[in-house]
Amino acid sequence: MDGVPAVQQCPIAPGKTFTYRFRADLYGSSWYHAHYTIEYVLGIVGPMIIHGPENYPYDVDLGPVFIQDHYHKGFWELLEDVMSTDLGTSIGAGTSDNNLINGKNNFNCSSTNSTNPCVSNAGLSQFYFKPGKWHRLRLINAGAVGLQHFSIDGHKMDIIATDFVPCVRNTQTVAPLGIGQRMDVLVYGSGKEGESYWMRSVIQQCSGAKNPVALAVVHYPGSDQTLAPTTEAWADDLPPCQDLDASFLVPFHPSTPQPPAESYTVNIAFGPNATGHWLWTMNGVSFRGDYDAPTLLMTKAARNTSQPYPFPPYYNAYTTNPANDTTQVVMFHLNNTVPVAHPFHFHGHNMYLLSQGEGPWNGSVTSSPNPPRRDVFILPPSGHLVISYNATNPGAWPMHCHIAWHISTGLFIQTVEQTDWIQQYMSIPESLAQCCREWWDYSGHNVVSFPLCLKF
Ligand SMILES: [Cu+2]
Repeated sequence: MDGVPAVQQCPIAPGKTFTYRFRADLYGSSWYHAHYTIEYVLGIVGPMIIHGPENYPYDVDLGPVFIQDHYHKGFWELLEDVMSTDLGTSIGAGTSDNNLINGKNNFNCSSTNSTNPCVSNAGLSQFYFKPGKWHRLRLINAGAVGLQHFSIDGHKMDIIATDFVPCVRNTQTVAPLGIGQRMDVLVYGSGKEGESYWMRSVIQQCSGAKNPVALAVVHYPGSDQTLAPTTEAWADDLPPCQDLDASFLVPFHPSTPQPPAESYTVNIAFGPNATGHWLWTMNGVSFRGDYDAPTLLMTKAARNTSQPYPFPPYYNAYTTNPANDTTQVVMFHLNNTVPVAHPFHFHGHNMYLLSQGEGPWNGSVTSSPNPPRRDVFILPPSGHLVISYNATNPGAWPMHCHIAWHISTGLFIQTVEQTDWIQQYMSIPESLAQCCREWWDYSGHNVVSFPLCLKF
């Protein structure tokens, strides 16, 4: 489990604590964040680095470069706008006020009518390069909506990892990052003492943004920190709102996807429901979480039945049990009927990229014996994304668009992987039952049947 309320656990009630212990069997650059409504957009979020083997040498680890679109509205204000029955208000909620690199960028507070605290020209993040040295930067798009193009004036970047997957080193001038995506890059200190350069991240046109350009400064020793750099941006000829071409995302450790034992097609659509709220649907169903009855715990509570739990349709649960097949591989074909890009994230797995592009899928998959693997791929506007994965991680795992407003409005399914194993072998700590009891106390919901069987 990785802490998603309604899927693997009850939410942590106000004033209570919950401790996560996990085996760090993947390594690289990532981030932690709340998965409860839109809390991460309002600040329950941070970088997380897991150190591991290094495939390419470098001299200086500059740590996370945390990139976030930023909103001056408050929690309820944003959420009410997102959930508005007025389509313009709902879409407009996704227009960010600012764009941040490691939490900073200058801003003119008079340009917002928000009454929340605001300090104009609060300053820029500063990075310090050494001439002749290689620097590792860990780019993380932890924003709400904005798909970003990151670059450093005058410096190329060698990509060495995408999400948790080390890749074969390749050189780029611009790094595209959808929400949730990470890239580790090595940058050579080609500047001279006394120089400074702009670092930039630009929100792309598929995402609404009042101030799309985030700036930070790269200094070399002896630079005058009172002067702004005078450097120019690289020409950006990458298509907006798409992943880097697959030819640049070759995993360092090769792995060939086996044919799938199970395949699912999921159609994505957008429209008003009976109350006039604009919701995303996946195969006609808009996800709604039941915080009182998390999927994993309900599956476990039904142990000894050897049957999937009969979840109601709004759980959007796909039971995948390929354990007895020739391969333990599951394939998902996401078909986007709407001209909006979605960075799709799958918890608990690295996905193989089989096909990705605009328009409907023609049924063919990559012939590459080592296709890109990562845990977020961008589903193109009115396009398709076909992925597969080794279903060897028993649990309940969300597969969702990582745009915060789209999650809130239902663009979310979950897989229940290896029901039998969960029911027979998975040990669930008492702390999860305690967390639910605290949540039920807080929420005041009278859950009658579930607590009786919630003894793992
Ligand atoms: Cu989306």
